[in-house]
Amino acid sequence: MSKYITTPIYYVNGEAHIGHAYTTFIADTFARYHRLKGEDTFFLTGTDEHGQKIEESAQKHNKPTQEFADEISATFKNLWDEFGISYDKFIRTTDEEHKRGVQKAFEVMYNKGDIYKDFYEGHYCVSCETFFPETQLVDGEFCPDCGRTTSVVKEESYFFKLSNYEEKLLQYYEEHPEFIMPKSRANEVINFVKGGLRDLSVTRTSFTWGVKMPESIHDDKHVMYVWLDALLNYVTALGYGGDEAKMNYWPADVHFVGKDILRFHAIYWPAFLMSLDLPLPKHIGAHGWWTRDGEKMSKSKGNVVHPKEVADAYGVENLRYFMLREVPFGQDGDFSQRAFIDRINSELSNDLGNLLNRIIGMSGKYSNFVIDSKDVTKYHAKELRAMDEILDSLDTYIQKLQPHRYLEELWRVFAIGNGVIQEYEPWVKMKNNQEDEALATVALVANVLARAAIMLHPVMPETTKIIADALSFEINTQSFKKLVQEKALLDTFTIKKVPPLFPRIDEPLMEEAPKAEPNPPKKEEKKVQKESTKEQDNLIEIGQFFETSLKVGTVVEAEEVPKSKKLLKLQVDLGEEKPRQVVAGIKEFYSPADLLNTQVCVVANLKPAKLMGMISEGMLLAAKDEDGLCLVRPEKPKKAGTPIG
Ligand code: ME8
Repeated sequence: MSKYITTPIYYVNGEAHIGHAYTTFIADTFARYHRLKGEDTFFLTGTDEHGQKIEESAQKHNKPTQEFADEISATFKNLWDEFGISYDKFIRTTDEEHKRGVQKAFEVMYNKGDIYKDFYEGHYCVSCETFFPETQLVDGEFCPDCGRTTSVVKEESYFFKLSNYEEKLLQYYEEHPEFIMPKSRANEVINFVKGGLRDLSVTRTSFTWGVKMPESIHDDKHVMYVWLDALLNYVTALGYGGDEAKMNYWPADVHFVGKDILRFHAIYWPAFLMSLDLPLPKHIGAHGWWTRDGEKMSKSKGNVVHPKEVADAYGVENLRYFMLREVPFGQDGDFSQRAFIDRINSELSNDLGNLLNRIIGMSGKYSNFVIDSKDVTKYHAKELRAMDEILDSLDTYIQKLQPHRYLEELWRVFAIGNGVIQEYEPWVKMKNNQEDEALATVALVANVLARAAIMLHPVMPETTKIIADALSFEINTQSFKKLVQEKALLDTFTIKKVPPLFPRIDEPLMEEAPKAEPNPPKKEEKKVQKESTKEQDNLIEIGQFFETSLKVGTVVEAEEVPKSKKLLKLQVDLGEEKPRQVVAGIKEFYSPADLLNTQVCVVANLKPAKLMGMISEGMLLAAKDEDGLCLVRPEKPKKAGTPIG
């Protein structure tokens, strides 16, 4: 049986950060797990190099775009090589075979009638490389995904008939409830599709850094939309449109992606594949978002976690273990050195590292380092059974894409190892002339460690090699079959002394991140932050609440903003020298007459923002649900400027 595992291909507009490393570690772990089981596995990663964002980044760096892409792509590849990532192919979307494959796919979809030419007018977010209809913009201007300013673009474009696939997609989700994992993420995708799919613009004319159109279409003005180009990497890497020898790996078993790009993978990609008459991937595994010390990471805050820096300080395998164990797959996670150090000291050093030290120590004292499993079954059948039951269950956590549960369960095996030493006290047995029993316990623990090391190998490949070496065996498919599946015991061997695997860490090994600013988040960051942290995980102090100044205001003037569907321009008296101008996106729900001489609640200490060229010096409190929006107003009239809180 073959397996195909992928990471997203990363944009070459900046260096790798901890989020990229996370996806890559997970995919690498799964690929290694399947190889360990003897499954023919193909693991793909690479870089996404086209599109306006990359073109602009290269310009900012004063470099030809290809040269810039080459440099950044190499930093990703070098980092993964340094980290021992076991990819089978590192694809670049500027590879000739990839570009040919994309052109071929475009041609197939076009000839099928799924692509047609028209005009597009819309709001484009360069950062997300996505168009948004005006109704989806935040405050008529900002990207609903990343919060950045969008720009209005009108251009001729080819469109993919996404709307044709609405029903087919919904049917597919229903028939394949495991397609989107974790399942909790499926609903947001299903609701999005149920909300109606618009045809997707799949070419651009406003810049040139993209895959050219197929020659058969004769339309050189256009280049391909970067997401069409990028998603197709999963099949062009196997030779789609060229030498298709590796297409036997298709369909992919899992595309690992961050939740930010789930929609592209769970809606657009399956629709493209349906159009190409190719089978759909078995699972899209969407993981959550990492923050640092509870804060969203950003270059401007200077708190981005650089994986190389962490790996240099703490070791790359410790980082792999921490990231996979710390966060339930699919949920948001937080990187803090404290949590990291705690896991290294308690789980890696105490539970695992000590177990090896104790076997070395005891076997050295009792049997000149020789370990013999001959009496293990006689004295420890119960413990063997308990261990094997856990080991047999681990595969289900891989099937369910739950690496954190996999590790949690595996640690119960180490607990068995540590528990028997406590319970059977071999040192007492040695004194009481029960040498056979004492040595059987030591040998049991060696077997526990050996089997657990095999199962830990996909997460910590190098560390587990050291353990296996100390126990005189090699971790590979044969030993997995023999020791884990067939439950054979280790042959008699002489244990090797090795230095402690996980020295305890007392102090953080890297500089702490700069402290968070006390100011409320900027508008640009607001949306993302709201999505990425659950309320109960993000409780604030009362003082933080009072950093927001809320006041009662009286609307003294109100008018419509010409050409805007959403905005009203108000002058609001907050008891200050002169009224404040507030531009509010409430036109669909209130007319100027509804507001004049009424009272509203205003956030009074927001940094002024510009909306359609007009300054807005405050924000109105409002509540919105499916039935629409209503303003929050004082129950009785209050003097303008009265504080709320
Ligand atoms: O989106 N926490 O590339 P990208 C967790 N080229 N994961 C994070 C993260 C964070 N804070 N930040 C980034 C693209 N990621 C496209 C993909 S695929 C056909 C094209 C991870 O460089 C996460 O996996 O912006 C996210 O999906 C990926 O990096 C996006 O990387």
